[in-house]
Amino acid sequence: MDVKIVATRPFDGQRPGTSGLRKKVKVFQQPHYLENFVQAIFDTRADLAGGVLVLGGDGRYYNRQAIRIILRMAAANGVGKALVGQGGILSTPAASCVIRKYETQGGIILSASHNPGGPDEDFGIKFNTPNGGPAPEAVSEAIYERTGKLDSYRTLETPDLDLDHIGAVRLGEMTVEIIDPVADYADLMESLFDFAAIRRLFADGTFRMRFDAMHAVTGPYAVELLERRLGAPAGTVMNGVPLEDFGQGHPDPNLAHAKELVAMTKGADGLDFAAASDGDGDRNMILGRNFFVTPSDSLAVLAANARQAPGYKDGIAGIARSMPTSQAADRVAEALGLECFETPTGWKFFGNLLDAGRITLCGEESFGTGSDHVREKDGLWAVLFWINLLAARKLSVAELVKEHWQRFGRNYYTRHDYEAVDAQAAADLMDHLRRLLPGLPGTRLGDYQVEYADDFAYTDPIDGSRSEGQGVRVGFQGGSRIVYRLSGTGTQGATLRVYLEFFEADAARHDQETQEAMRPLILIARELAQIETRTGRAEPDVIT
Ligand code: G16
Repeated sequence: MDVKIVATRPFDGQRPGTSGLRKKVKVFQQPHYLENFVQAIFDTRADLAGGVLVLGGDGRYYNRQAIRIILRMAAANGVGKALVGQGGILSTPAASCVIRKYETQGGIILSASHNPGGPDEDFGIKFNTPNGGPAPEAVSEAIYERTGKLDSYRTLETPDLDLDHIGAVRLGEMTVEIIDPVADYADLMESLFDFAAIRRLFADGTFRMRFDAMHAVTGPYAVELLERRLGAPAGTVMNGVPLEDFGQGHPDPNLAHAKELVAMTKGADGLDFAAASDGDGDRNMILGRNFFVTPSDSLAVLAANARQAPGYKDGIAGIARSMPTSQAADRVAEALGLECFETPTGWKFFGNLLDAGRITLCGEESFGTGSDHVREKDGLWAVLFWINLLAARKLSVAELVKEHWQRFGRNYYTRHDYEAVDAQAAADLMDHLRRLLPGLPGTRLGDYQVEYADDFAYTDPIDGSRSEGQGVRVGFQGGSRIVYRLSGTGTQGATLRVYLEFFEADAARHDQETQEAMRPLILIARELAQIETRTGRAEPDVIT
């Protein structure tokens, strides 16, 4: 095997964000750009030499080329074996499943998640550790530091590998095993949920649902699980063929981007259940007839009803949510006597708690829900969990959530995003808020009395690592909150996220329209941060 040493020099800005390195495709296509980041992974993860690496992505534009580049580099860096999803495909949760199941030394996942795909759109790469989870900050930081010092990388000169046929081939001295990307994951799902009950629900013929794969990675997974293993009618999965540009759509399962699906749930004849997942299959959106379940409520409802699913029949250990996620799950944890953790945004912060057995379920407002079955959030898992609940409880989605609110109270919740804002203006706005913090507690803003105001910091209870500057929180008496953060996943300017929440115990007031009910808090949030003056934006670009 002739290893080729290619001279290179560092690129600026290869520090991973909330979830790996995400940039425009054109940035990744610059000579040596992807290679540098990959070499930095091999240089900092010594056990990959002679070990097993999992490799796959969401199938977006540049996925195949990147897989081939990484395979050559893996072989040149002495990796023993690469497990690669057929066609270069692995959803993020499926990659996590495979990394864990075969006790590998980690995986490289290629995805920019819900960001659009295509030659002028986004691409991404992230490294997951042997527990199957996204690299913790210390690992990402070590990789980033290494990117700043590289002067060469290792590769091979070989013809392109066939990625489409299952089986093992050699690449230099490395074995490349092309695996079925769906089977291991589908088996895991079958071990967690009551497939017999779900099959009966579909066989009954009255339950009408659609799953929107948004032309992203979950199409083949959803067809296998819903239509083949569970007997849902053909056509239950819509937009099920993964496309490199996601059919020019925005594969982000929310009310703004899954319009076609949302419309199918409207009216007296609307679907009973509808769900969607994102580019790489880790996010989910849950809908009932004329009903949207917020991701924060979804986590709380799953936690309260977890015992209905065979995989969680003995109950759950504890719950964690990211800081901006509503406090609905906290109320469930309190009622069930469970530990509850508030972590910074980013799935990587759940890893230690899951590994230590302190939590079983976790979730984020950004349409992410998951459990200890893998170490990533998991879109189809959430969908199956919901269908399992509907089959077991024999209630509609709306009935199930309203029953939940009646028991625990309702945390009204919304997120307002201001996208592609001037980066300096956004940074200044956050500085302005930080300056206000010390003076806020005890003051009144409209009808709300400020109880606390801080810049969120987190000390991991397992390894003691500290993460600061994770978002500005303004908490009011009675549990209402405003949270401000800058997104760590965008590729253009800055995205300001404003998260708003208020708690309503009285069931007679649980049917208000969210934006209307939250209007006073929304106005306070805009004024406090001087959003319009500082960003020039009178209204958010996306409301979820
Ligand atoms: C990633 C992270 C999530 C995070 C989300 C939004 O999700 O894995 O933990 O909540 O980004 O992050 P931000 O608010 O910084 O944009 P995904 O689905 O994009 O990988």
